[in-house]
Amino acid sequence: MTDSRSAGREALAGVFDLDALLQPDERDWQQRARRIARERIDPVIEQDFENGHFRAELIPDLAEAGLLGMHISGYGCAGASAASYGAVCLELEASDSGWRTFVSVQGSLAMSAIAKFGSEEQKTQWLPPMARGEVIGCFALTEPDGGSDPAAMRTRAVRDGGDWLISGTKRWIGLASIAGVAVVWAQTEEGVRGFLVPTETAGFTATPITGKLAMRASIQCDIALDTVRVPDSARLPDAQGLRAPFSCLNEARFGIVWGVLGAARSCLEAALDRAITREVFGGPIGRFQLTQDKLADMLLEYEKGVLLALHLARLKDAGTLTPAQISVGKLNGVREAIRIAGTARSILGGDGVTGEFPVMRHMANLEAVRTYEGTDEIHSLVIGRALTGLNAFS
Ligand code: TGC
Repeated sequence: MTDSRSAGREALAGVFDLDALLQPDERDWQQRARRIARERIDPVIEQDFENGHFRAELIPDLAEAGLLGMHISGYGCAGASAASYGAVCLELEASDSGWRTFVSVQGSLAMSAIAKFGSEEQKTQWLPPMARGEVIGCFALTEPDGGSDPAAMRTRAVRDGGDWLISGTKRWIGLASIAGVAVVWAQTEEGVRGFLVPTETAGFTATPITGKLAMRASIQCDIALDTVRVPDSARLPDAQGLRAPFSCLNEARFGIVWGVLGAARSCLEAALDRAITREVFGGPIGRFQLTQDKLADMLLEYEKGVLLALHLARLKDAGTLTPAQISVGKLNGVREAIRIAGTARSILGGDGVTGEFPVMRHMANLEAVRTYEGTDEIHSLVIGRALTGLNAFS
């Protein structure tokens, strides 16, 4: 809720102010996203989460602000810095992980795949309408038999004359039921390849997954591909092998490093607000040492996370960011955001489990974020491999 954090918001900004660390253009992007988050998403998000509703009518707001594919250069995209994109992710996820996920799936996954691996024709056809939010994209990599090991994918594409026939199933694919184009990854005789599949193609079906207790204000789907026929011109010509989808995952994981800090900030602000305003035993609970210890610990991890995210952004812009460094950011960020949410809930007492505060919603969402785009375990092992040179995956 918008008003449950105002005193906390002010108090936090007085102690640690990320805004001051950003360049003027980065702050401009941040403010744009913050405005949308606070004016358009915050007032409706509790209701949407409760109703399991993705409010698609907000997409034009995000598109008009230039947030879709903002880090891509050309084709209607702004070519913004990594910290700009990160700050946008943070502000959106301060409202809800579902909205940061929307921007991630559209920009970091679907649009990035086209920008990195597409032909000139594919980029010209798809990127401008995707930046305008007129076409939504999805990124179909994960399969029902296990998301952590894309090398084991069963979806196949076989040549049929000048066409390809794609068959298989995908799961947990964000936005697929509202997408106009799906980036589908499939095994071929030549290795893993990516295809741009218009979702109205015969044999393509996307079904929203129901019964989710997290990410309720966003859409994740099962996809069935039943002998879907696409021409060879739908293949991403420069995508060869798993390196291609993994390099898109790098983009999305980078956004998560920042985004989860928004959820953490939101929880910290709510707890801080409560600590200042709630009176128990004759005074505000924030005067008790145990509460202050909790708040200090939360601030510590939030601030460390932001500084790490900013460091990774500077490395990304310098072109030296490695997958293992992204894993450090994702593993640390999600883990600490979940801890911060739990601690915030304890400061809020019983009221903390209600929708009066954003904390339980963030906590539930973060459990999903902990698993997608590489679980904690996968990221630990990526870091372990970088440290030891030994591969725990095979
Ligand atoms: P491995 O042998 O390590 O690598 C195969 C090839 O890929 C390259 N590579 C990378 N390239 C760029 N960035 C990375 N992060 C890369 N990681 C690996 C690698 O150099 C190699 O290239 P080449 O040219 O030598 O062939 O592959 P592996 O099979 O041993 O996998 C290792 C592992 C476990 C790290 C990888 O499988 C992994 O990251 N697993 C987690 C996958 C994951 O995050 N899945 C969730 C995706 S989320 C989703 O699909 C839904 S989209 C979100 C939504 O719609 O909401």
